Amino acid sequence: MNKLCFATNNAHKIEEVAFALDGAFELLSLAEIGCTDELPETTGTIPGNSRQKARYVFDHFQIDCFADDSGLEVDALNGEPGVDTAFYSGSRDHAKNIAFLLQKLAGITNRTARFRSVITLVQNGQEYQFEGVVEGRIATESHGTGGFGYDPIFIPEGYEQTFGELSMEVKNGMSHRGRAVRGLVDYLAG
Ligand code: ITT
Repeated sequence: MNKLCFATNNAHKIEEVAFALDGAFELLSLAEIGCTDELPETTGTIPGNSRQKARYVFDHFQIDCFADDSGLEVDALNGEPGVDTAFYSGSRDHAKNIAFLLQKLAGITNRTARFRSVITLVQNGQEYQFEGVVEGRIATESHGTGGFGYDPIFIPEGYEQTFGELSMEVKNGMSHRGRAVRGLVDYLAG
């Protein structure tokens, strides 16, 4: 079976992608390839950071790998937090990030938003990118305990529940990361 390193320090991403792959190929974690480095994310864009993380691992560990960079784009905030999604409130704390975003949207009725994921595969030194987007809206308060990050306040289009309330299977079927992973798997399947 093919093995690919998933260049991420986010355990939730690994869990979701492993579930979505359904055995299509075997995932190696950064720990398994002996990488304990903080991956650089300094380009200022989601596609750029995705490429930067994958390239870093390929260049330092000479192993085929892929990285995901993702973010939430809120229309009423001109696309914020975007590339700054992980640290929006100044920390990685999910509860603080959610509270910060809800505060920014207080009194605003246009709550449309989308999650975007860009996966970069580096295979034999060549780079390939796969993007996935899910449209939705920001709830007025948190609901559900599933998933991670902003899942308790993101309601995907066509649903009344947040990603925090929906199962991983349902989330993966429509999510930004689920879509980007399907692009990756289709590519690898030839
Ligand atoms: P790696 O860079 O190590 O992969 P990270 O958590 O730093 O992990 P990103 O830089 O891509 O990942 O940050 C994306 C942030 O966007 C993430 O930390 C969450 O806050 C949020 N996010 C991304 N996908 C999400 C999802 O499916 N559900 C909820 N929040 C998500």
